[in-house]
Amino acid sequence: MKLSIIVPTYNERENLPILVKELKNNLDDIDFELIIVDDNSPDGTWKIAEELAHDYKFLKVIRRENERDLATAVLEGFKNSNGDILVVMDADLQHPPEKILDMLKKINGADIVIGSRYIEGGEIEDWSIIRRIYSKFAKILAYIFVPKCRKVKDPLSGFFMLKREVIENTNLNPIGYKILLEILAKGNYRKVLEEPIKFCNRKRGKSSLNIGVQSKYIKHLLKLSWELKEFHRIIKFGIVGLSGIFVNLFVLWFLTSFIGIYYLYSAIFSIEASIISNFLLNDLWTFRDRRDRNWIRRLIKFNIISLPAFPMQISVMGILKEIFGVYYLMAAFIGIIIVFIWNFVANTLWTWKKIECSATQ
Ligand SMILES: Nc1nc2c(ncn2[C@@H]2O[C@H](COP(=O)(O)OP(=O)(O)OP(=O)(O)O)[C@@H](O)[C@H]2O)c(=O)[nH]1
Ligand SMILES: [Mg+2]
Repeated sequence: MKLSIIVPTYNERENLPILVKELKNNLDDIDFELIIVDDNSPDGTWKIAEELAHDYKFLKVIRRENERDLATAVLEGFKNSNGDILVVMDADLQHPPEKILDMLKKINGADIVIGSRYIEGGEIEDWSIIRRIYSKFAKILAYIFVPKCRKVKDPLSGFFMLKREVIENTNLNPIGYKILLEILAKGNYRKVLEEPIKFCNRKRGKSSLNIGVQSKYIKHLLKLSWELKEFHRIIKFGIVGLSGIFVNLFVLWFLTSFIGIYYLYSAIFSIEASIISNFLLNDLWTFRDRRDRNWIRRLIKFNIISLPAFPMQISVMGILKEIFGVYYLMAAFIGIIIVFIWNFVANTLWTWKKIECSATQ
């Protein structure tokens, strides 16, 4: 079995020679090729790579002159590779090359093996608290927009191995940094395993992370969720929410004007009626494919999530109007949006969390 290691590079002239040497030392007994995909780095990484290729026959260099994107660079590497097993890793030595051997052992029993920072034994050397929070938040966004990746603890890792079949006949079309997310969303696979890694600090060269990368990530997530029809679910959830307002008003009117109950008591029933009707519609329509066996538990969860909606809406409105002087209707509108986000996120991650694919260990 042949291994193709794909390494995207941008301004990594200092790191590349060390990486190539380390790979050679670690993978001496293995049939492998190393494919460097460089986006015409201003520091001349491609030139260093081409020089190295004279000495190391396993090295292949692709220099792209008109593109600048990590994920498509990796796709280019896939296209030009001929191994049965593909590995993707960074050039900056943050991904320990020796781990490739452990991952190789695991790939026998899986389709994808991820070098994971977030399972037991995995660690991140020295990230600031801000970077840690940012990374966790990015992961939660991935779980919301691409539910298929939820069973994986590190779906945003840049270090992973897969069998070539996983990406054959797929329509991979990523933007930005997170090529693994695209593969988890669209690849043909049954089993994913994770191998703990220590994500070291970058010792040489400069990080390419910046605001542009973050906005590309959001674009990528939205695009994936649209393609996977996950975005449609958000729209359905919104339509159901609107229908709940009418149920609420109708029951309130019926109990108060028709039966003659004091309006504040009626409101308790009308709110619960709208919660139940929202639950039923979401269960039968929005999240039909994500139901577990226990509908009572789902109903209870839905109720628990709905409870804070009122105080949340009132406090957001109050803060916006009293402290920031926002016009009260605008404040109410923002409050509704925030409550909507809360409801959708909590329900997709908790009430209807059941995902069937991609077993992991
Ligand atoms: N071909 C190509 N490679 C890129 C591009 N941006 C980054 N890379 C490479 O992709 C890998 C990951 O990029 P990094 O900048 O290290 O990103 P990171 O590891 O999330 O950030 P740090 O922890 O700050 O290093 C490195 O090997 C980079 O050289 C790009 O636009 N094109
Ligand atoms: Mg890096």
